[in-house]
Amino acid sequence: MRNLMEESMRWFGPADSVTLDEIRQTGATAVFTALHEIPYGEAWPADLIAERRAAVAAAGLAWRVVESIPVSEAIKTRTGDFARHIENYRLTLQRIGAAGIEVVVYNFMPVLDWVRTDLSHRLADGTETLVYDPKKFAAFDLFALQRPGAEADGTPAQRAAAHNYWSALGDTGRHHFIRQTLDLFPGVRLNLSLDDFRAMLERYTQIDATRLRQHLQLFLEAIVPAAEAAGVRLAIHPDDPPFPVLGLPRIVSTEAQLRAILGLVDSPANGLCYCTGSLGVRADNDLAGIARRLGPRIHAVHLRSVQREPDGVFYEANHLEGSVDMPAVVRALLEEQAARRRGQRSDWRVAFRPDHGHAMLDDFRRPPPACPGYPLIGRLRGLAELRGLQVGLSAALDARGVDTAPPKPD
Ligand code: DNO
Repeated sequence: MRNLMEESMRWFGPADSVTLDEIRQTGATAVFTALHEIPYGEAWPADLIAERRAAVAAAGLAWRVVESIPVSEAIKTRTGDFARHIENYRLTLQRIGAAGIEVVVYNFMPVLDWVRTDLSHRLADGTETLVYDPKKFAAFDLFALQRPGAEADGTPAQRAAAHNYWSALGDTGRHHFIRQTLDLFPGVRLNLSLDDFRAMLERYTQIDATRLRQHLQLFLEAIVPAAEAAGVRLAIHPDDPPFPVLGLPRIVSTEAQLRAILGLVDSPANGLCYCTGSLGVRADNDLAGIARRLGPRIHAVHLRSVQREPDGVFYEANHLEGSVDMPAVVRALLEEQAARRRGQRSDWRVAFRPDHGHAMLDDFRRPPPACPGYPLIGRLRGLAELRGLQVGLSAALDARGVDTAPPKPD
């Protein structure tokens, strides 16, 4: 089979309760990882990058994609130390490239990285999944943060539901819910208080979507040349969830917005992390179409499904179930891969990882994962299902001679 995408797993570094040796046993051949211990805004030392790369290689795996180099709030808001942070970002890209790593994932979500309201929601089959429930998040906004303007978001019915939820929680439940929401940053413990969080929101009072996009443009104009010189491709991760929250602007949620970002700096180094779980929350995102139309600029892939429920609720479904048409997505990616292999490098492969997984089986007996959504066995199931899907589809495409179609420009 010539046309298989490269199977990867996310690894949160030596502090991860999932080890590289365990990842190797899942059948993955590569990891997406990062130096989570380096504070946001600081440059990654070359020796630590080399050390991490060697540790991954010693386990028989490749470090193909950096996920992520976080973009500091200073850069997103263009305040404080932003110029130094951008210089550090350029330096880190140079060092990543010199270490032979080709892709860097980042996001441009103000304040938050991603949001869920339930981290261990039990499904009928006994597994546990992550859920986003707008009424619960509204409760955080209205009653924990007490954000000015929160009352203007949502409908009266949603506010009433938020109130009911909050009243029923009780003190311990509220404390737990607030902590969980403030701690949802992948691979780090920022130990934010509600006041820290309010101060972070405060920095965005003058920043709307247009201004945020300008900040992204200025950032890209500064770093894309460094990425090009280093042989690194940048991959912006979509907003999760893909709509504004807490009155903050969100600019990476739809196909039109993705296109706008690609147009900010027209270089193959300015690309996308195509995350079907994030984009799939919106029914108006045509996932397979996005992969086909923006394919040449997709540099990293997260495969995950979500089940969209009434009232804006969604939960993370099994990888081949839920609202995402995974066969259509994987087929589009395999076709894109075949086209790129004809167009440029014959060994080029899409780097994908199963994004998240349900907690199941021995996951309940293992130490908790480094980040909610990243248990070992659940992700192994996701990877194994996606492997079956891509092997089947790839065999069918090979049989139909997809590899002999004319090349697509990059
Ligand atoms: C969550 C992840 C995100 C992602 C970052 C990329 O599970 O998909 O946290 O890694 O947003 O910068």
